[in-house]
Amino acid sequence: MTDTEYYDLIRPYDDAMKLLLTRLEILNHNIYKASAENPIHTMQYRIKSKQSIEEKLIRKGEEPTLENAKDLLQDIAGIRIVCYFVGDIKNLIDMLKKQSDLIFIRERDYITNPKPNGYRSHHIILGVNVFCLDASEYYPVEIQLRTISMDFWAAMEHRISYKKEYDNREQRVAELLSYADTLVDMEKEFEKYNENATLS
Ligand code: 0O2
Repeated sequence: MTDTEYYDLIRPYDDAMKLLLTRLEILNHNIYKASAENPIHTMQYRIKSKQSIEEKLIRKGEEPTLENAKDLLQDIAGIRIVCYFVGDIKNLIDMLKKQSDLIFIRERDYITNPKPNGYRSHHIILGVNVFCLDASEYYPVEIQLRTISMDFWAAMEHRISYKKEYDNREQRVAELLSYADTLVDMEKEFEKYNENATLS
């Protein structure tokens, strides 16, 4: 994929991501009508780099071409939402699924069913309609929703273990899993302070 092809590829994904970020800002301010609190702690977003797109296609056994990127990758645009409570994640997902102009494509609920290594997050892929001069097309945006403690664990695990080769892997993986369990217990304690457990 040439640099020009890459920039042509990502432009509509970038537009789709910006449209969704604005929608999320609005939901964040309006979701808890009866409360002064908002569900979102922080949001991050990124467009996958050219190198990352090519590496992912090669890992999937595919040619790293423009067409394959468009056909096979649904995380070219990505938003990570860090919430205070697990309940906030559920409420936000319910609201997102009710947005009639967004298409629900797929979700992976690693909070209900954590990965064997302890990874937790709720991933949802939504299609966002991007209008050009004489046409419109839906582009996928991957949203990863996590609590602060899930984000802490995932960031550390990404840094020290995810897709990495190192000695004593078994031991580190077991330690990371036990930290994940500790964080789940702590998170449950904090949940009792959640005043917006059900949507108000
Ligand atoms: P990176 O380095 O974050 O960009 P897919 O091909 O996307 O349909 P995939 O990749 O299995 O299938 O999708 P999944 O399970 O929804 O995971 C996508 C992303 O979630 C990953 O992106 C990571 O960002 C994150 N993730 C998934 N599993 C783990 C994990 O065990 N630990 C950590 N720290 N993050 C995880 P990438 O592209 O794999 O990697």
